[in-house]
Amino acid sequence: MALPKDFLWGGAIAANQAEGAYKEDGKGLALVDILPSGEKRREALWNPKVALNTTYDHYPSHEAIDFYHTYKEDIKLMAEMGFKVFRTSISWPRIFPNGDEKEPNEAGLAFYDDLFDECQKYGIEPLVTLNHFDTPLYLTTEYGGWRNRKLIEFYERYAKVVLERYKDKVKYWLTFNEINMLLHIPFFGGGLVIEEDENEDQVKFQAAHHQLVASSLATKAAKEINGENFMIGCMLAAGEVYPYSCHPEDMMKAVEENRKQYFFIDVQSRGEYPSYTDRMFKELGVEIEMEQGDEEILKQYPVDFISFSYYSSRLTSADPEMYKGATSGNAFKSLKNPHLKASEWGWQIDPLGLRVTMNNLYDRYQKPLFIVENGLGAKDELKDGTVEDDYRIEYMREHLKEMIEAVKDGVDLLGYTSWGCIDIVSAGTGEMKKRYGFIYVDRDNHGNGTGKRYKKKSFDWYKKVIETNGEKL
Ligand code: P53
Repeated sequence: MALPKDFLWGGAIAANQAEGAYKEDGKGLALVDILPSGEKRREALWNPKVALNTTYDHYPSHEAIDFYHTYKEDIKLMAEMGFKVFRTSISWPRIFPNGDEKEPNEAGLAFYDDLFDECQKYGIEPLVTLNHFDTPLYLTTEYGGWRNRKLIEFYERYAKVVLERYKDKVKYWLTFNEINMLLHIPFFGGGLVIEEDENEDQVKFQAAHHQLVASSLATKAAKEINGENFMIGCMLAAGEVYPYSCHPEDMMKAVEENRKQYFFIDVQSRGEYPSYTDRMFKELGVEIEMEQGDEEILKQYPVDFISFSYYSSRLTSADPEMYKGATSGNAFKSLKNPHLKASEWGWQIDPLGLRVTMNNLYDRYQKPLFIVENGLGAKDELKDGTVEDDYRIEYMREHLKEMIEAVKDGVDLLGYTSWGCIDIVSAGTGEMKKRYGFIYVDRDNHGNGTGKRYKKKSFDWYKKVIETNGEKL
């Protein structure tokens, strides 16, 4: 058997894409709560000033799939598939509605008590992200988001409260979802609104420094509260960057592009800024402002494990001509790889790239890995109470095969949680019709539908995969 007996099989969602109930029980607004869906979302994500000044007719996060009220029946379905782990996030503005309060909101805390109890009932281990694209909106409008050092203190307070509160219910924690997303969608990652006359890289890397310190302070708090009983992880939007050709200049470009992603994890895992940052920052015109003690905190409190999302590999070239008109469709600037097919949303599909990525991450850090997102966003058709999603089964089968190969290569892997195990709102487009789940949710892009849950064909398939610990794919 390739995988260890206690391998953590499961699925993942995030509070802001599932819970809805956006104002219930004292919750404050999260930054995603002002984002629309479809084409307008694209504009709003890259130019958040527009979103801050526009009233839209539909906000997908406000109701999402109403998980806030349906979590019991949803967790039950996950238990039926045999989940050992369930990844979700705590909504920061449920606990601190504006983000800068001194005292937490008890009603918000009580909700997660109930949610984690429900998991425990079925022996499902929660894997909890502290911050998944939903920093309190007030921290952006009032403080400028993560560019402001004050956010470290607010985040630390929030982290301490939840770590203490759920110490007997949650073992696995992730400090920031896709921390490198800060460089690609700075509003999501850092609540940042960048002015035209600013050096964008300066703002982003300064915000990154604040998050890295905050991540270490959360790890420190975790160790003080619950010692080795907690496992704290970082989280990378991963996907190896390939060189377009064997031209040495393409290869060097790929090294540099990879470092821009690894940078965050290099700090979180090794506890210090890597040697290449001096030159990288100089070339970008970036100067990081640090306070005394920052470097010690980073050094003393690295993460215990490395978690990551994997949807695709990426492709780069040193030749600017190559970029004219031929990029692929997600947040990462990538050339189209002629050897790969793509999803309906233009995300390239590269199962072997998962093995490549896992091997490189493990070689680099020598810490256990955890795949916390992977899956296919596709249009599903509900027919006779189910969805024949063979395309999704195919996607997952190919990725799981390569995951197992990587484990045979010697990679230490804690578990696998597929993304959007139940259909939720898409982060990038705000659509409901971009579905990832084993469980279909009857809701459309406009928020219409019964909200009823249906098992897709992949539901039984995944159940078998878990039952056989990946032997039967
Ligand atoms: P959606 C872009 C590229 C890679 C990962 O994305 C990304 C994004 C953001 O769109 O985000 C992660 O829903 C993220 C999840 C998100 C998932 O990928 O746009 O952690 O919140 O839902 C899939 O298809």
